[in-house]
Amino acid sequence: MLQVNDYPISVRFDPEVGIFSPCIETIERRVSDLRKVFYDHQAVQSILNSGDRLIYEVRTYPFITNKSDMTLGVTRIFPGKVGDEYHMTKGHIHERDDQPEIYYCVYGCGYLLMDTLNGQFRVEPLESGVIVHIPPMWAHRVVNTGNGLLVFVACFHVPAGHDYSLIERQGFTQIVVESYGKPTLIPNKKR
Ligand code: S6P
Ligand code: ZN
Repeated sequence: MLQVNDYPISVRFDPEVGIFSPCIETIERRVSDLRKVFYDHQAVQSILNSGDRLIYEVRTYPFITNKSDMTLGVTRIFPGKVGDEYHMTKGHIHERDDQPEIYYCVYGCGYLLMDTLNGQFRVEPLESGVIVHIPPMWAHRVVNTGNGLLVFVACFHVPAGHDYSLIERQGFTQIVVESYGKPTLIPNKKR
């Protein structure tokens, strides 16, 4: 049960590591959690045969008052690839159709992929200082194409809800792979 607190609260963010504290919950997502999400299932299997490495972590703090429910989330995506596809978040769409979100990229480089249910697709390049508003009903995923951590801060409401099923089934319109040594967006064959 989330604690209600009507008083101001602050947390301290350490930009060196991309971690704030105190935090209420930390979620880790490993290759096994994204086994259906990366397109190259053989590459997934060969990684799993030698260990289940961490792809990203999310730290959250839901600030619950008697009248509001804003959550702070910080995601750290580790660098790397599964096959030729870069490390990325699972991706989701909010369950409620009136729930937007704001992302602030603290450092790293990559892409924010966004899809609607009726086939619109947008890509926003991410680097230190970029802030993106994700409107309601745009599915979202962040891809880390750099050699270091990609860290971003998110703000969203608790009741937004997270639906992963659609993205797990069909992915986004495009995927991001390394081609000739460079991050490249290509059509997703599942679509
Ligand atoms: C929540 C927000 C982020 C993501 C996080 C991990 O609405 O978009 O905090 O939860 O970046 O991504 P995912 O797709 O595994 O939830
Ligand atoms: Zn979200």
